[in-house]
Amino acid sequence: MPTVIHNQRELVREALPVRLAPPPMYQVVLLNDDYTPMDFVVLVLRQVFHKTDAEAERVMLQVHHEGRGVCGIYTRDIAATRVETVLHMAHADQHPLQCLMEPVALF
Ligand code: TYC
Repeated sequence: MPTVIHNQRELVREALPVRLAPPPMYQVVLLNDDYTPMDFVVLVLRQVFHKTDAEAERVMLQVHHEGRGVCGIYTRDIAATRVETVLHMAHADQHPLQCLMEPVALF
């Protein structure tokens, strides 16, 4: 429906309906290493990415076996904040766990 914009005195403009492009999306990726305990990775997936126990276990094992795994796909700021949170938690517990974000190809 066209949007009608008024100011206090008169009808000013009939705007065209606006269609915004979807925002660029980023996937947050966990990387495997030989030292971070599996339980810690599962905890991170539950706490930061709101995974169920079963899904957290699945993603953790995928990273363990395949070297990397996607934790979730988010807008840029949310992805960046989750990466920071993971790195902060890992550093605080002295684990070398690595986490990064990368752009998702738009179709
Ligand atoms: N490979 C680790 C181990 O055997 C477990 C692990 C899983 C580490 C996923 C990091 O992102 C990771 N303890």
